[in-house]
Amino acid sequence: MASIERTLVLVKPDGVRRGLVGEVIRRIETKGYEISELKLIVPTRELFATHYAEHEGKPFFEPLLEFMLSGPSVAIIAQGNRVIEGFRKLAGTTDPTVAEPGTIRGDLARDQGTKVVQNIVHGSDSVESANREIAIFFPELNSKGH
Ligand code: D4T
Repeated sequence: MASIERTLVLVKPDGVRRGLVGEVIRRIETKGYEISELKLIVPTRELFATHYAEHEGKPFFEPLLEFMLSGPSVAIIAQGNRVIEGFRKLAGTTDPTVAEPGTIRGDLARDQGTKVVQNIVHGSDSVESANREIAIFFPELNSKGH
């Protein structure tokens, strides 16, 4: 059954610094998903504390915020049938050491021994998360994404 979804993808500061924005976009587009919005995000603590609110209090929360504040990210809305699950498959698992070769993290990231894992991309993990995150990074869009 058709289930056209939107997902929020972030190319995190490590991906932007390493010049991997184009590579991430290429993988989204060659998989067949459509990019409907894209912008550079100049980070603020408030923005990423809201985005990562579920991790507040965890040992990696402060290092995570520090990392996300270390440079710009690129926010993308990708659209397509079952894109939420599809993009998470393209990204690979959180830990880049064990992420499958062929995935963004498996091919392009490694554990550098830092306090927080630097794994190039973020992708929403559910329809509810996607709606919440799209509203955070694209507040100018209405609930239908226009
Ligand atoms: P994001 O949310 O960035 O797409 O990553 P994941 O969905 O794959 O993972 P997450 O939300 O659980 O973690 C957010 C962010 O924190 C880093 N992290 C995570 C870390 O440094 N140590 C940890 O133990 C975990 C769970 C990596 C991604």
